[in-house]
Amino acid sequence: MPTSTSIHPILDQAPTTESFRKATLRGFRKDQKQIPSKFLYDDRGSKLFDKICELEEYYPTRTEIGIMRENVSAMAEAIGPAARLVEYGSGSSLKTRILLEQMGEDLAAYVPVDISKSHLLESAEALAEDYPAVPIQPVCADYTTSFELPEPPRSARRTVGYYPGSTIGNFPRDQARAFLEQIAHTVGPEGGLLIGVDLKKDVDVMTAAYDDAEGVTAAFSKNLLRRMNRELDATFDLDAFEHQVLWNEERGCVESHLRSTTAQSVTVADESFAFDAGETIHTEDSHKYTLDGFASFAADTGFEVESVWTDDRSYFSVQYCTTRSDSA
Ligand code: AVI
Repeated sequence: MPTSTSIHPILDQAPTTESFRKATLRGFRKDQKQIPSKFLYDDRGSKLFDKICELEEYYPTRTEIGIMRENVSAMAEAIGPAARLVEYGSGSSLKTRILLEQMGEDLAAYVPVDISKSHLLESAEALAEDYPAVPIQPVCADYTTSFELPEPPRSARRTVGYYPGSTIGNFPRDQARAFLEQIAHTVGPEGGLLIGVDLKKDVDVMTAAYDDAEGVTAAFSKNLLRRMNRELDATFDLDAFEHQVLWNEERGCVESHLRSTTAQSVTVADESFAFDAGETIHTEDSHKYTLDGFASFAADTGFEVESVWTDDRSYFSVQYCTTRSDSA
């Protein structure tokens, strides 16, 4: 039986489809057409992403889970007792289970924040059943914008953000910086952040992770076209675009694009857009870091990297960062 008493009412701050329309039109009017990658995650996109995480080529999920399993007691020790854990973009909270297993009753509250209400409630219910001693306070919001946290039901010694998956890599650098600053502000002085950060490695390994042989990532990427057809009355022919991936050395990221295979014109929300043959829509960046690079990046945002855990091949890292006692 789910212990519904441990789930607090959902705090609903979900965005509207209007934001998708605005962002798409703004992105399509640029010389390099683009759409923010957060719009990849409608219901179908979220399911396809779950499939990506199981692909042979997609090393980050499996590697991060291994790091978590191996080092969770040291992570719990770093976080300390009676913390309030706020997970940004909780999804199905898979990695969180490793933390909850270890910390359980020690937590003042677990606050999953996610843009998808159905995903959020489903996973909150499943977690409440398995960890009845942990108060769960779901928040439905676009965590990249400012949102409110509910009052914790028990007094918390500190607030710790949890941001696994190297999702920080999907932000442009300036937005990643602003986002970490926002987390530093939310967790306040003597707060913490446990974050998954993908590391630079062989270019073929990095690009194959975004261009799998089965075509799941291509379907994930093309789902954006489907979503525009459905939600914005767009007229995309899905067969007239192909998924394209490249490593950008200067920017330190894998870029994903949808490439028009022919010259064509497409309508989106009553506006017409011309595509040359070979022209692309930039759909996603996945930035990769060096350990030193991330440490100095974090330092710019008010965080200091306190501990780093990696795998044998140094493919991925989980890092615990803290704010100073006098931080704003
Ligand atoms: C969620 N994020 C960290 C994934 C990544 O690795 O950039 C999204 C993804 N896109 C294609 N495959 C995975």
